[in-house]
Amino acid sequence: MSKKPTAKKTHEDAVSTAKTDELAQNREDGYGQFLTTNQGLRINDDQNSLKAGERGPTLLEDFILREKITHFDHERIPERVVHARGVAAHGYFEAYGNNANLSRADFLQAGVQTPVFTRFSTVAGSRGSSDMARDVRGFAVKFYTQEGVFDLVGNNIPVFFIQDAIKFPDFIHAVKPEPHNEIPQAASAHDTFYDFISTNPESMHMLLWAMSDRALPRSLRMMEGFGVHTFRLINTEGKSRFVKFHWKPKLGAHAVAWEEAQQISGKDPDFHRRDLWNCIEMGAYPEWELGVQVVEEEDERKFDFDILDSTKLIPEDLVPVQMLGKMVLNRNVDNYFAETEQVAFHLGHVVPGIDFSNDPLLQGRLFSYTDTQLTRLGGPNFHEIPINRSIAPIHNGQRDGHMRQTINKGQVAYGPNLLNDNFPKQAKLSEGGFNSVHERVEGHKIRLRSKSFVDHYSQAKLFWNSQSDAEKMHIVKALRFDLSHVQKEFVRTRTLVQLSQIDSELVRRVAEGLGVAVPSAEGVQLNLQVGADADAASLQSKPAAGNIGKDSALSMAPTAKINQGKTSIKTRHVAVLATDGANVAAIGDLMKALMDQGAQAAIVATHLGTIKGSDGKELLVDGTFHSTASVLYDAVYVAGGEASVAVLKQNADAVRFVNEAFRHCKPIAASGAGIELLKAAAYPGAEDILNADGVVTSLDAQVGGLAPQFITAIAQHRFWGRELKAMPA
Ligand code: HDD
Repeated sequence: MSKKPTAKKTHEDAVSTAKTDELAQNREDGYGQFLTTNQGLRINDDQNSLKAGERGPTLLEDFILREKITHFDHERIPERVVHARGVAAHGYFEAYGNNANLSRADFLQAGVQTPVFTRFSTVAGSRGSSDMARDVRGFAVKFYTQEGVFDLVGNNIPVFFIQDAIKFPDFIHAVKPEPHNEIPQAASAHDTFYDFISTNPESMHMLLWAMSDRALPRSLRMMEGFGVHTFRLINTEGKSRFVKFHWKPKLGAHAVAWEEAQQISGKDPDFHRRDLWNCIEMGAYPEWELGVQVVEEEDERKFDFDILDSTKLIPEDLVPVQMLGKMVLNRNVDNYFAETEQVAFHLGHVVPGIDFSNDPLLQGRLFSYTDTQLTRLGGPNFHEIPINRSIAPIHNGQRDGHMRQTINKGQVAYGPNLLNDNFPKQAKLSEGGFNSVHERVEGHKIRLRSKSFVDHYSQAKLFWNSQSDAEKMHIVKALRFDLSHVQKEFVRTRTLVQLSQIDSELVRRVAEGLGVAVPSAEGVQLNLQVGADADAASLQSKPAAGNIGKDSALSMAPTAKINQGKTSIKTRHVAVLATDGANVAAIGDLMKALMDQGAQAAIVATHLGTIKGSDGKELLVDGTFHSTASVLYDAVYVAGGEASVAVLKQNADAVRFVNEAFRHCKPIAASGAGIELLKAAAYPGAEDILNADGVVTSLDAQVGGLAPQFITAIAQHRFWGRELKAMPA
């Protein structure tokens, strides 16, 4: 058989982990092979079914046709009930030193490298929806440790909408498309969502996060991750401590503008998955540090919120995050369905040294994740699917079920037994056995929310207070957008009443955009949705106090803590606008300067092929004003060259390209005649484009002095202050 032409060196060659090697036995590559049936029979004709005569009916005998069509008929499985749209990649986690004191988990010990598979997702949209929906992002990491699989199934937002898992189906039914007409797709801007939100004040904290820039990440590589619940870490001495898990992205945390997100959904619904895929293919591997906030058991009740309540976070200014190790994603999947779609996460996949808290949301999740796989993946053997297989050996008495792969030998499938010398045997703690934390628990069976869960507004206010002016404006605009799509006035009004409990400025600004006065909270019940016989009055949440202060970890403004010291422009996309007659030499210099810093530059012109420079030199064009758009780039450079700029100024798409980049607060550079295109792109009410923050120009057609300034501007990501001046909310 012939050999594959230039076998592409994949990252798989460079990156081998225990899991990658283990997956190899399931890989298939038909290159150079004969076409066969699923039974290995070589097929002679796959283009024509077996018929009775040239023009006659197809024969039932045609087992080749039947096998092919039958498999096709059954190749879809149910999408995830939530987090249906996702993308994943392989990589590794490497622990730093000094974690032994916190946890006995092997994968957290100094220098240990553990293969991981990480899936990012949106929550509400279906599998074919857009990456850029305003939504929470799932951040689920499967660690294939030597002691079994550990799954950290978190989000990019540290709190949740509800406190008790029993409300999850209600919440999801409210946020998903409405059941009568299945509208809207992947959006919170509709009546049922706000009907739920406004009658469940515990949702108000997360509502603000979901309306903030956190819900519009520029890249999955540029967002934080959170385990959300309080977990426990337990060390070899059996000492247990409460922890909150955090993922901190090496590239900082950045967002796009809401208008931009909506446009990206049309121009490239795969924006995030493409970005992740391409960066891994290029070798620009995304990295996060894993950290924990640690709370000693004796300090469990020292906060003015309950650490078992998932609608609350522990401010990092109170308890800083200590780093345990780093995760690098360095290999794309070979097959989306086999890996990304079939991966099954579960909070209950833990290893010795990690345990749960009594958070009622966490406790309910412990049931849901295995249960859902039974429908989604078709039975109880989903742990045998290659992507889910543990690299630690599996021995137990579980047998049979749909699609069982393991061939369990022997007569015995129970324990204790004498026939097999009592194997497989239970492992002592010293032999790596898992043992639930020895927590003393006693109480009455009771269906009631703890009073310690009742304050719903203080942390919402803390979040609001901690945002920069631009971020506050984004929240206000997002709420105006969403509530403008709500049809029922009383749902809007009730939501405003809820917002009024958080902050008077917030509600005033939102109400202003809706063209209504701030409604009075008088007479409106703001309490939890309590059980029928519960004492509602005792569960009434109070409006947030005035002096809650701020937490430095909650903002993701360019100057915020999460972005401090992150000056790299690696993997940023820069559009270079030019056409025939451009100053090609200057373009070359600028592109080199950007690429030396790890950014990517693409020439966008009026036509594909090449552009001819003023000096006769040619440059290959990457995209046209029709095929691409400014929303797909982080920054724009308008090249000099009289003839080129004269054409671009007359081209509405080129003008709009710069206009949008400016509106979306992106860094913009122009040299020589290129400055004229900037002037043409100014919009009514905007500040002087040439003197705006993040706009760098040089009258000189050469780019020598311009490049370093432009690079500094790109590192800042966005200049949101422009919006505050031009389009205040
Ligand atoms: Fe969940 C999927 C994260 C609450 C029930 N959840 C799912 C995924 C993530 C989260 C990232 C996608 C995993 C993947 O990529 O396959 N979920 C969270 C977080 C929560 C949360 C951070 C709150 C802190 N979830 C939650 C509750 C329940 C569920 C309270 C049910 C009681 N979640 C599910 C599920 C899913 C799921 C139905 C759908 C697909 C799956 O599990 O495998 O079981």
